[in-house]
Amino acid sequence: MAELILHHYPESPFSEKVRAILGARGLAWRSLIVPMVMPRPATIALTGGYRRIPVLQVGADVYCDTALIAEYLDALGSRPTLYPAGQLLAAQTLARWVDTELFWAAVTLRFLPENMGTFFADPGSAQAFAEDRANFAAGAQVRRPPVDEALARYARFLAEMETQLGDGRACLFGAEPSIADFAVYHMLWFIHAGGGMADWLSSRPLVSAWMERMRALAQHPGEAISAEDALAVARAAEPLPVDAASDITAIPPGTDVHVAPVDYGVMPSHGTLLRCDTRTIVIRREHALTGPVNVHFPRHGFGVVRGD
Ligand SMILES: N[C@@H](CCC(=O)N[C@@H](CS)C(=O)NCC(=O)O)C(=O)O
Repeated sequence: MAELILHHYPESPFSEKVRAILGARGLAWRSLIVPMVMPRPATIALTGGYRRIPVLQVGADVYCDTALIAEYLDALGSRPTLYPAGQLLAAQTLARWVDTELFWAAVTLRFLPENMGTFFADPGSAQAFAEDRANFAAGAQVRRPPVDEALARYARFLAEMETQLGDGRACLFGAEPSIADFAVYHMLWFIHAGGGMADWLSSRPLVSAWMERMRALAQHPGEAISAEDALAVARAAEPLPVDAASDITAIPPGTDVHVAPVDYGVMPSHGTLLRCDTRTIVIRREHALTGPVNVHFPRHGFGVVRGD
């Protein structure tokens, strides 16, 4: 198998979810640090337009969105599955809620002046970030809650989590971490990275201890790779074969399509549809910098439309 190349940046919470899963599963990985703001020419050449971070590149296959990246990594490495059959609905539903509803509360909390810490190195980077995220927000269909609502949502969540851990379990749904643990971990990591809300954790001993166990799993740095080398890896590889199929009658395999998130960061990727089923959407695209690549998206949370 080709090396795992994560396109990410240190401050990105969704990247922290994947870094933690890579660590927990003992997987070697290569780290391609992208800037916190656009442009990201190598990553965009690979995805064809999708700009959210992180992205996992494996040879000439590119996996977008941590929901799909986590499924991909679940098949690799050493620990039990992240998707235990007996808790599947609970774990997946919690992970999806955390990645959306709790995430937007977390954004409100992380950018409170007293919780910002050193997120921005200087006023210039704050300005560049604001301009970039204004572009990123174009066409978004999400609601970022005001502070009082975000605080209440988070307080209630932590109280319920403290209760759930009260029977001595190590992880949210048993002895081993599931996808829900990694989703909750990266959200708490993000909220508490600035240090301004430390007492929210210290007053919840079971959540604090769980957080330390999860943080320990995440300490597994990747080996740096440059954007040029990552592109060379794509050019030297062949995309993996895909069984052509589509569950949308009007959009059969071979159709020119756009694929985009349905909620925010809706910049589409353009390519030829290879597969669309209840789990994934896969397109084939080509760029002078990458050669032919297959770009994979989860079906949940993404839309596919004809490109012509
Ligand atoms: N559902 C997506 C969310 C990804 C996401 O929102 N990523 C943030 C960074 S943590 C992002 O892309 N922000 C804009 C940017 O970095 O350009 C996933 O699970 O990967």
